Formats: sequence, structure tokens, C-alpha cells
Amino acid sequence: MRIDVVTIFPAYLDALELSLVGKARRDGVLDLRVHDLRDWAQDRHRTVDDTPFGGGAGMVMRPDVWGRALDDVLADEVHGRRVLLVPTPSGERLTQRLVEDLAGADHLVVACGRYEGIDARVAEHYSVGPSLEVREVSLGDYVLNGGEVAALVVVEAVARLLPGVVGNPESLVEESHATGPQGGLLEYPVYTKPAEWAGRAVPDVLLSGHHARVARWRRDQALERTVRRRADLVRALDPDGLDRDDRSVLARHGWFVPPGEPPVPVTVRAGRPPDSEALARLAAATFPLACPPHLSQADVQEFIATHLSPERFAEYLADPDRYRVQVAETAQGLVGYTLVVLPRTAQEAPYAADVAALVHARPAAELSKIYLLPRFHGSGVARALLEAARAEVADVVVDGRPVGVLWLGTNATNRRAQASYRKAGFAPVGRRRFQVGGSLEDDVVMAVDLTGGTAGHGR
Ligand code: 6GU
Repeated sequence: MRIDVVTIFPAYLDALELSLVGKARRDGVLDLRVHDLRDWAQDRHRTVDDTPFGGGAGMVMRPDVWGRALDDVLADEVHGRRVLLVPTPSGERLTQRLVEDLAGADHLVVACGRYEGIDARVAEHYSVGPSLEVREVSLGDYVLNGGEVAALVVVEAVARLLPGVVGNPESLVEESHATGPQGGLLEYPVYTKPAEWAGRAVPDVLLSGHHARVARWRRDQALERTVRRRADLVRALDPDGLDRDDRSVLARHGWFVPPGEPPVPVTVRAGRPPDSEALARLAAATFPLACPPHLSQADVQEFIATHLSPERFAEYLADPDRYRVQVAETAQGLVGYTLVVLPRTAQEAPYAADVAALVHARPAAELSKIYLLPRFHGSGVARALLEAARAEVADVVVDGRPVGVLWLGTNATNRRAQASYRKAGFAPVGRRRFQVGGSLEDDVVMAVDLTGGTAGHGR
């Protein structure tokens, strides 16, 4: 590959004689030439800039000087793809993807501006015609004094992708921003000897020799880092590249993956009185979806009007001794909620006799509602809501005894709901009749023991 850099500070690029880039040049993999722009100035002072038309602070680089320089550099016949790079803080972001693209070119010319930049006609002039691509690129959202640092960055980032420059091409695969298996994630932390330093031990798993566990740990770390440092990258993750464990790590950090969509941040928190309107709207949208098709619209609407009105939710939210509400919220609003009804006495009997047996006279709380917008079904939000609801009742004491059971009723025809409750540790324990408007429905009653034991639960 041929790279020409044009600058008023050629010495700035001396660093490119060092290390792997220097070796690539000596090996002939990279033909890098650095030019002094002032060689194309025409006055005694070798002037390259002038005052801006339209006024304003600073100086602008003259197009005629740049034109002569670039025409000369481009006059060398180089076959193949040629790209003129103009570093500027107002350019497109230089990303690993762009670097990979540039590494496929045959000739890069980097035009390093200084002062307030290069007369805009230069980029325009060289964009015309098929023989040269012009890319104005920025390193990031901060201001440098000129394009030289960007030229160093581009040359190093591109050169290390050229065949034979980096000794072990494997090391290109796992690093941050690669488009390989870790695609889109920051790199995991790395450790070497000594195994203990300054009182800090290397994580045990890395000394275990267990390859699968090491790989999983690294993946978890990469995900966690990315969540903490680069929400923008999390939002851009391809859901097809995320396995169950990835999703559970993301969920622990408040990111959920609706089927077919990239991760979305969802906050699970206690409901508050101002939520009552939004909860009623959410309930009205989700309750009908859990109803069997034989129920009439009128019965469903009657139930909603009676039990899921803003006024009812206001009552629930105002009475934490009796009701606990958890909500799942995105930037767009509420997407799910749970309502737990706490027992007034340890003896307060759930509907089914079988539940009473399970309860052994322990206080039992009812998970009266857990509803989620369909978009979030299968995203893990239901699980998070359920865990929040369980945590809510965990330290509730009734008649001097901790709540030991969480139970719920769900329509016998709603297999999807039963399957997901089962996954969350609930077991079917009986039946009940449940009134929806004028219709008496068959419900399956399911319960989970909160004192440990059977709750076959993920992490
Ligand atoms: Cl490419 N040039 C200058 N002058 N400042 C920058 C930059 C480039 N990228 C970020 N800041």
C-alpha cells in the first residue's frame, strides 16, 4: 500500500519510523511518504494560509497551494483504488469499519490541515470524477490543532491490518471494535504474571484452565464493560448474536432484548401515585391479550372499568400495606407491571385448597397481575418484574410471620403464561373460578415457595 501524508510539520510523522509501522515500511509492505506542504508555496515566506472570506477568527489554508501539492502527489501513477483523506473535527467519525475499508485501498493521501482548516473548494474539487474518493474524517468530538495526529492514527490503524504487519492475525479478531465473534463489544480485561500484585489477585477463573468457563467469563466482562462505558454500542448490538447467558448479563444491567430487536434499557421500580394513569392505560392494553377468545368484549371491558381504572390503580398505589406495584419503564413509558396483594392475616386463604396445604398457615401473597406489552414478551422483562415482586414481599411480615408463598391465578387457556410462570419457579397447585365481567372463568392456580426449596430459578 502507498500512503502519502502532506503536512506543514513533516517531523510530526517521524514516529511512523518506529515499531510495527516502521518495520512494515522497511519490509516494503507499506510505501509511506511524508511531504512538506510549504514546498508548494510560491512566495519567499512559503505562505500556505490567508484570512477567511466573510471574516472571523484564524486563518484558512489556501486552495492553490494545496492544489499544486495534491496534483503532484497524485501525478504518480498508482493503480487501483485511491482515497484522499482530509482530517477535520467536522468530518465523519473514523471507526474500525472505515479503517477496514481504507485498508482495502491501494493509495491513501492524507491532507493535514492546520489553523481553521483547508479552503472548502479543495475537497470539492478532488471529489469530482471517478478516480479519487474524498473522505473528511474526525477522530472524535474534541478539537486538535491540526490533522497530523489523525494522520498518525490512520496510518497506524490501517497499517496493522495489512497482511504480514501484525505477527499473530488472531489478535486482530478479539480486540475491541473488531467485527469478529466479540463484534460490537469492548474487549475484556486482560491479566498476566504475577498472579498476585499489590494485594490484588487475578480472577480465579483465568487460572482454572477451563476454556469454556474462561470464554464465558471474558464474554460477560466484555458485555459489562460495554454496558457501563458505551451504551451506544449496546443499542447497536445484533440480537441474533446474543445467547441466553448474554441476555441474562444484559438483564442484570437493565438491558432487555425484545425478540428481533437490539437491546433496550428498561428500569424496574416500585410504582408511585403519579403512575396511576399510565398503569391504567397499560392494563387496558394488556389485559385483553391474556383473555381467552370466548370472552366477550363487553365482559373484558367491564373488568377493565371495574378493576383496572386509574382510580383503582390510585388506590393500589396509595395502600402499600395491602398492595405492592412494580413497573417496568422505558424512555417511551411503562411497558409492564405487577400487582401483589398482601395478606391481612396469616390465615387469609387463597382460593384453592391445595394452596392452603402448601402454605402450612404461612402468610401467602397473591401475584394478582403481571402484564407486559407483547413487544417485550420473551425479553426477560417479565422475569425481572417477577423478581422485583418477590423482593417486595421478601421482608413483609404478617401476624409475626414472614410471607412464605407467592401464588397467582391465570386463565386455564393461557398456556404461554403458564409456561413462563413455570420457568420462573411456579408450580400448578390447583384451580379457581375467576369472574371477568359476567363470565366465570377457569383459572389455574400456581404458587412458588419463597423460603427457598423448589423455586427452580435462574440467576
Ligand atoms: Cl481529524 N482534526 C482536528 N484538527 N481536530 C480533531 C480531529 C481532527 N478529530 C478530532 N478532533
